[in-house]
Amino acid sequence: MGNQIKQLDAVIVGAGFSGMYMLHMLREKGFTAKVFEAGGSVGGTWYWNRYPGACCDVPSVYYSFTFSEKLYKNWTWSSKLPYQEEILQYLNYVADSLKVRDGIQLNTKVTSAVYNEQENVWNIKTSDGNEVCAKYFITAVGSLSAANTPSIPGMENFKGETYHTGHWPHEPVSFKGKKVAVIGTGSSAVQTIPVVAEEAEKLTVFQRTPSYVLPARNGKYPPGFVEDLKENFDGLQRQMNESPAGFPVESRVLRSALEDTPEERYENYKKAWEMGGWALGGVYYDTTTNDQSNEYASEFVRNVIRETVTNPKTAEMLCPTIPIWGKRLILGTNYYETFNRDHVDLVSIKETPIVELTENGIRTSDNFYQVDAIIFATGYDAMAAPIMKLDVIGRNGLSLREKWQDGLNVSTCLGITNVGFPNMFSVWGPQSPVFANIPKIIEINSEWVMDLIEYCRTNDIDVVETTDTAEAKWMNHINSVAEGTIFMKVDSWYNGANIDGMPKRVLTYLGDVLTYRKQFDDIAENGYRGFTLTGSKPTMTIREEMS
Ligand code: NA7
Repeated sequence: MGNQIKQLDAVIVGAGFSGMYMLHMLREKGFTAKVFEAGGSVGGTWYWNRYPGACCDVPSVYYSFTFSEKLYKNWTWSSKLPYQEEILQYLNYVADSLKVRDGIQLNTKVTSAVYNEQENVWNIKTSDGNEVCAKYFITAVGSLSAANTPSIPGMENFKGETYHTGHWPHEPVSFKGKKVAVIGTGSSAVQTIPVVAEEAEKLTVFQRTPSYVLPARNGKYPPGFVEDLKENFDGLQRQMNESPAGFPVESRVLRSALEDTPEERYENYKKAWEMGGWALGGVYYDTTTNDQSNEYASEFVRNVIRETVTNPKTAEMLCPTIPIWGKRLILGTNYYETFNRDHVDLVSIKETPIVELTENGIRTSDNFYQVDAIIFATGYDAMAAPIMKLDVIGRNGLSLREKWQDGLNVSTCLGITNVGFPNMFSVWGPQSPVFANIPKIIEINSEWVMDLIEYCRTNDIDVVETTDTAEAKWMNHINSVAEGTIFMKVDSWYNGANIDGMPKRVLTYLGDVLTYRKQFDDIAENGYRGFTLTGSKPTMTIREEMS
């Protein structure tokens, strides 16, 4: 097989935002590269997440690539918050504009990637039985791509249709005249429930933890808004680069909720609620840092739920008891109103857990619900799982899964590299920012990796690997940022405890994008401090630690 194996400069896994941008840049700089994509088309997350109502919660004008003025200006979004269908169209437009399609092999999974230390190459095997080797191995697999389907006794007995929001079929799905169950009440469920309710004969929602759902108030941009942004493209880039979230959000009142009277607080929350989107989260600066402030905002939302949902028992079941913003805030449209419809029911599986699935329904501890279809809106084994699934083996035969103890002990440097895995990079990998506009993070990561690869070429460097000290420093940093925050108090995909049986741990970077970016800049400006760069010439070995 040896000499039949094709040697490339880089192999990239995944053809979403990250994979396509990496491929584009590598080719522009004269490197040979290839993308393997499991899906039947480009799009990544937006290829798979095509459940009814799937929508992004970052405004479309920012949820776009901004590295190219031409690319930006030649696309116009139709609504403030883009729906899945349009994002997928956008990513196809990106693929065509950047002319990257011929570098992407679709319907092909990477089944293993093994680092060969003698040859300094990654040997990559794919599901079509082929093997390719490359100097650089780049994962661009997204952090919310490994679907989590809970194991429920009797699942194999259920004869009806089952779906997972993260792996929605590509053929049309009709719920007309059907009794449908939705399990889960996170972002995906909140988006799909009102849409499925339009069609289903009966909809039963099985809720474990109620969510805070803020009104999305989606719609068209005001006339001239998009044109002005395009006209002032430099200003747009600056705004995004200077924003702690990678896109401008409604500014926070520089005041604590404790400084206002109850009437003032109510007025401020109400204004934000009417404005919609993320506004409520920014009314006071201390909503996530002061328990009392948090409780004021939480209670405001609970009161809206009580006013909106006519059945008082259902309303109380929908009222969250966790602190607001402990999990990612959710934007929804007609979510609470949907529970006023006669054919929509809510079941608290915290009070009456699901005991089993039978041939034709769901049995809880106190009832049986006959259903024709079950939609699992049960989220993802987030951040580390998508990379672990690739079966990556680094230096000395150590697998990433082993190093990360099956996800229990994930450790990276900057979310992008790992000791023991030379010349391997992950774009938006575990321990990257999550309070962020992800396409912006993808640009930051990809451009930095590209610069490093170019630096290696210019300086005859063959092997680039982070150091134990640099990795430990990043781990200390992300742990200290996370410690004591509200985000570590509630089980969620931010901390991995959304998966049954898994403990809370730091899987994401809970700091802001500006601090994150500064770390990258500092490393690059200091000759890639914190990395071991080994060249073919012995003098090229540089060992420095991150200060
Ligand atoms: P989420 O936000 O993780 O929500 C998953 C939902 O599924 C949530 O309500 C969970 O309840 C529920 N869930 C998970 N496991 C179970 C089991 N075993 N039994 C019952 N219910 C369960 O995933 P989404 O897909 O909605 O959104 C993920 C992100 O994608 C979102 O934050 C956006 O950034 C985009 P729980 O709350 O854990 O009690």
